[in-house]
Formats: sequence, structure tokens, C-alpha cells
Amino acid sequence: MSHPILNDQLQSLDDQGLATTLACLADTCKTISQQLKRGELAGILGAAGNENVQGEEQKKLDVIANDLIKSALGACEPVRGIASEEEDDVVGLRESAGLLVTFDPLDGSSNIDINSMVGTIFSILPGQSTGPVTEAEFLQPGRNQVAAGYVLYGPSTMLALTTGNGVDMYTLDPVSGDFLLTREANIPEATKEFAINMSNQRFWAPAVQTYIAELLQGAEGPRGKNYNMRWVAAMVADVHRVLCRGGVFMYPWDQRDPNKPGKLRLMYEANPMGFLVEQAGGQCCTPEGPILDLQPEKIHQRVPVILGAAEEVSRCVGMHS
Ligand code: FDP
Repeated sequence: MSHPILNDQLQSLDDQGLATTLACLADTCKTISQQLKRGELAGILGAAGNENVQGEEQKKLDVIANDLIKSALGACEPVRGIASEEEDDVVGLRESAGLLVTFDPLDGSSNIDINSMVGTIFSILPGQSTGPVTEAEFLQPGRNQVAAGYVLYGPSTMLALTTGNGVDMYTLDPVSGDFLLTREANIPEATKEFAINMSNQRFWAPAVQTYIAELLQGAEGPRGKNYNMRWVAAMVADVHRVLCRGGVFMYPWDQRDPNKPGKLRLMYEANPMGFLVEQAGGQCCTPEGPILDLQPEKIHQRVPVILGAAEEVSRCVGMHS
């Protein structure tokens, strides 16, 4: 069976600047994938010895992946500016260009040192000006995204991509070095699988406590069916599972730190995943409504996230009101 090649698929996009940018991101992720495969042999595991702007310890691979993407997009003509989890501020590249890229260079970095799944998440927004690049220009609702996706570095390396017309999933062929189209994502409305970090249970809002308690009661409880739990602890891998076979994934609000209304970052985690999940037939919300309708306030903003099977997301969100 022959599988379409990513670069051929990109040629059919109306916006060739977008196609060039997506090809650049995909190529850079191939390099990251190669580095990850060498792992300990390449001396790239462990801490980098610094913290990012959010006070999180950076791993060497966070820094390596960030530098690779930053430098590749720096040479990519259609890109006006970038924002990254690992950069304190937005970075202006060229005022004449039309696209803004936000990215999490290596999501799930606590998995790096145990040779478990990690990924690169990206979101592409239209530029809003022809003057100097500012943070304000990036602060557009996720609905404005022109493309979003991630590359998952797992047993095989996979790219999930949306340009607003469904979600295509490509597998990196180690022989040809091409991303080949292997499936489309589709999230069934109902599920029997959930993903949440249960160790935070005592900090959640009452609505989430009740929602999860009902799932745990299984067939004897109000939901009348048994649920299974899965938790990779890398959003990119947990969302990949939801896109492949359904389920619900949550990183809800918790009461520990009033300055952190959630763990996940809006601009380069929740928004791109929200675009993918909606395009695959699911929902992605905060307790107030769809993530993609949120007006961002700052580039490293955090939000609570409930995403996946429509039946579960709407039930959980509804329990908040
Ligand atoms: P990580 O900090 O390891 O990069 O983006 C944050 C994230 O990973 C998510 O990918 C993941 O779902 C979550 O944090 C895991 O954090 P906890 O172990 O604190 O639950």
C-alpha cells in the first residue's frame, strides 16, 4: 500500500508560505527525533542547569530542541516571529513575513530521562502587522490558528497535523526519511477511558472531584459502565492516544497556586491541541467554554484543560455550572 508523502500533501495548500513553514517544522523534528534515538549515547540527557521563565528546570534536550527549532524558523522566510516555552519573550524574525509560530519544543520533558514518550507541539497564527513583532500580536484566540500539530517521539515518530480540514497523521519512515500519511484522527463521542493525574485529586474543584468520582464508581455508579485509566504524563502522548482511539484527558484547575489557573500553557499546548481535537470531532474546554474562544492575556498563560470525547467534556464542563 502506498502512503502519500507529507511534502506532496503540503504542495496542495493554498498558502505556500504555510506549506514552507510546516515543511521546515517537520524537517527540524526529524533532527530532534534522531538526537532522541541516540539518547544517553549522545550525552544529551539530564538537566541543563538552568530554569525557564516559568521557574521549571530545563533539561538539556529542552534547550537543544528549542535551539534547533528557533534556528530553523529563523531561516524560514514566511515566519515573522516565534514564541516558545523555553524563551522568556517572543522573538521577532522578519517584519515583512506573515506567520507567527508558537511551540513547546519538548513536551513531557520529565519523560526524557526514562526513555519514554515526548513530543514537539506547534501552533501557527497569522501575523497582525507589518511593523515590529510584539507580544500583543501573538495574543489571538486559538480560533485564528491556520495550522497546528505535534510530532510524537515514540516507538515510531509521528506527526499529527491540521490546517482546518480534519487531522492527518503521518509516520516517519526511517528508510526514506519521509513523513508518510498513515491515518486520520477521529474521536468517538463516547468513551470508557480517562486520563488525569490522580495524585492531585485533593486540590481539584468540587465539580471535577464529583465527575471523576462518578467514573470511578464504574458500572455500579451513575455512568453505568466501567472506565479504564491511562496516564503517560506527557500531554502530547496522552492527547495522541485520545486522537487515535478516543478518551478524555484533563489537566484541571487546582487550588494550590492562585497564579496558576491550570498547569498547561494556552498558546503552545492547549490551543494547538484544542484545534486538533475539535478537527477530530472532539471538544476542548475550560470550565467556562471552548479553549479556542479564549482571549489570551500573556504568552506563557496557563489554563485548565478538559479535552476529548464530546459526551465526557460536556458533562464535566456542565457540572461546573
Ligand atoms: P512536562 O512538565 O513534563 O513537560 O507541559 C507540562 C507537562 O509535562 C504535560 O505534558 C504533562 O501532562 C504534565 O506536565 C505532567 O505534569 P505532572 O507530572 O505534574 O502531572
